[in-house]
Amino acid sequence: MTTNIRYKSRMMKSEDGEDKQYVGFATLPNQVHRKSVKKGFDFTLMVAGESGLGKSTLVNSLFLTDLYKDRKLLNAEERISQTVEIIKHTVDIEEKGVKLKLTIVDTPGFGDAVNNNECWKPITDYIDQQFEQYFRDESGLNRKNIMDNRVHCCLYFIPPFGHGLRPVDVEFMKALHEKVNVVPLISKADCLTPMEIKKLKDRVREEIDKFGIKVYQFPDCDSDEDEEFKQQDKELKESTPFAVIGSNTVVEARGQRVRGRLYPWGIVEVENQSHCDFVKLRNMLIRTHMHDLKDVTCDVHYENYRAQCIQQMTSKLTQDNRMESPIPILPLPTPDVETEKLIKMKDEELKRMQEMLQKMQQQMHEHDQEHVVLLTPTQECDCD
Ligand SMILES: Nc1nc2c(ncn2[C@@H]2O[C@H](COP(=O)(O)OP(=O)(O)OP(=O)(O)O)[C@@H](O)[C@H]2O)c(=O)[nH]1
Ligand SMILES: [Mg+2]
Repeated sequence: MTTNIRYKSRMMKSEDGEDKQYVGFATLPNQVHRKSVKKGFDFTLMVAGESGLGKSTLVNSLFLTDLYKDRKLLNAEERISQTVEIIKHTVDIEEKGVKLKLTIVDTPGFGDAVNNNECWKPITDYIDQQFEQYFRDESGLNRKNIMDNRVHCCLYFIPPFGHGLRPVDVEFMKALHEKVNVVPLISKADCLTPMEIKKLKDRVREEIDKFGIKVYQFPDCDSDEDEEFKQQDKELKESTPFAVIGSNTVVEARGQRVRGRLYPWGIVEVENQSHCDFVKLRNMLIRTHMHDLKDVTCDVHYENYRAQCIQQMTSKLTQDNRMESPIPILPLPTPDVETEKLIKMKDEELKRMQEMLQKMQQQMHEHDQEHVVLLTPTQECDCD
């Protein structure tokens, strides 16, 4: 094999006799790029957390207005109403010829009920259902055009009012962290001063570690990346959990129309990096980490689900078929004695039925012949 490659490489000698060691696989990234662009991309983002923390407002601010510049902006009267069921919005976006099918899963917030026990259940069920659907499609006959509705990222909203995570936040994130990439956010950051934000962020980070919550980890930066990229990556990691502000209204600030919130003492701008981490979050989701979020979903979360499913199926089969023998069911090289006996019996039965059928056909044929012989003289008589 090695000799072969060396031989091919030598074949690519340039005119001045220099060995170029070039066979053409350097174009592979281009091929992958072309194919991916043609196929298009998809991404599913979910929002979860207590009611009224601005989930619907933020997803609207994050994508819909930016991606649809011509869209009519909502005015104050047309404000977003409370979300009461899981709602899926899908938008097809195209930018410089690259197509993206973006799905936003907006979930109703918890907190209205007196008992918030298992308030994450509808959300974990939804995530599992998408995995199940994908697992079925993948195991089916037509695996070419599978719709991937798996949730790639879940933004979890933490209230700005407390001193850190509440028990319900811990429980909620723990219920999700093995199933989806959880990105915690401090919501309504305009309610806090910069010092308060810093304090709350430190506290939340500490508690995430303390309670063993596995939130989405940004991958390490490659050492050969340029300095600017490394700096951006560092800032991004230090900004977590992102403190965000959402708004559906456009206000006038410094002679420009910007998305923000107007207060008696001033304007809070959603996209101003010194006011909140909204831009950092959007860049992370769209520009820098979308692919990694999808990879982790596929390689870690979905693989976990798939392994569990297969394990359950195998143990159920073992229970059903081999109560007495605990040997795991694996594809057996030869059918067992019982099955062989059954197949033999069925074969013989089939043979007998075929013979019977043949006999019946023969009898019918003979009967027809007799009938024709009997009929012929009469017909001749009629003709006369
Ligand atoms: N101060 C402030 N208010 C906000 C912010 N984002 C949203 N709001 C307001 O908070 C209220 C609730 O916002 P929603 O987006 O409906 O909240 P939600 O989390 O979707 O609520 P549910 O659908 O009940 O789960 C609205 O009046 C918003 O205008 C924010 O960043 N800061
Ligand atoms: Mg809502």
